[in-house]
Order: sequence, then C-alpha cells, then structure tokens
Amino acid sequence: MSLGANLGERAAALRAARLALAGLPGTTVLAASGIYETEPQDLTDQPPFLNQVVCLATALTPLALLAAAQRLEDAAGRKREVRFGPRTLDVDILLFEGVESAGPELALPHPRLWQRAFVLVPLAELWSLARGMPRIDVARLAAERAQSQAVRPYVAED
Ligand code: PH2
Ligand code: MG
Ligand code: MG
Repeated sequence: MSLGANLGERAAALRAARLALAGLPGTTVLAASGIYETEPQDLTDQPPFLNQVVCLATALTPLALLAAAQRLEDAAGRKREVRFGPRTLDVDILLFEGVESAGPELALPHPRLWQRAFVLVPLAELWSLARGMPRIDVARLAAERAQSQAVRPYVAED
C-alpha cells in the first residue's frame, strides 16, 4: 500500500493510517518503509507530500481492502475535489499478490506505479519482503525516476 499526505499534520496522518491498517480484520503490517518528503507529481502546484509504503498480509479481498482504504481517507477528513490534488490522506493499493485487474473500481498493479519515484523509492525498501511480485528491478527503476523527481528522507522535527 502507498500512503501519502500533503495537507494538515502529514506525519500524524500516515501514522494513523498505519495503525488503522494494522487493525483491519485478518490483517498484519509486515513492514513499513521510511517516510520521504516528495515533490508533487501530476499536479505540481501544491504542497510537498510525505509518502510511505507498507507491506501487508491480509485475508481481505482487494475490493474489501480498497473500501477500507477509502474509509481511512474519509476518517482523515479527505475532501475529493481535484484529481491529483492536495489531500490529508491518500491510501492506494499498489500490488496484490496474484491479482491483475483492469476493473473500473480497482486497477492492479496501480497504473502509475512504475512512473512514480515517490512510490518506487519506498517500495524498493520492502521489495524483497513482498511475495508474488512481478520480476522488475525496482531499485534500479526507483533510482532512475528519482533523477527527475525529488524524493528525500523525511526527518521529523521535534
Ligand atoms: N499523489 C498524487 C498526485 N501527486 N505527488 C507526490 N509527490 N506524492 C503523492 O502521493 C501524489 C503526488 C495523487 O494520488
Ligand atoms: Mg488514491
Ligand atoms: Mg494516489
């Protein structure tokens, strides 16, 4: 799963999402990547994002997981206004073991996954842990994309 936020208390929103995912029925968070501060993509005139990737083991179906992700976004006060625009929380399914789909509700793998440094850089940290993934050199692709899309480790201020 990919987590993102660029409005409000960004790090707190990611943390709440991780905890809520861990609390879903039949679901365990196997690993979480570091948090990165990333340059906005697609719609560039918006505040910088914090992004993170988490790897889950779940008994939920992809559509049940999607519904749960949308409930987390709603709970974070997400308003659905501008496509690719600013948001308090975005929770996307990137890949689901053994599932490829082009459905209108949920496309898997996530259609923009391989273009986005803000997803690939954290994903590369967890890649060896995830099961049943496509044979792709994610570390190499992440490094390539990160040459033109700024992604830097986020250091929390205290
Ligand atoms: N999400 C988007 C659009 N652009 N850019 C960054 N850096 N991080 C995101 O999570 C993001 C984005 C739409 O989902
Ligand atoms: Mg989304
Ligand atoms: Mg998204």
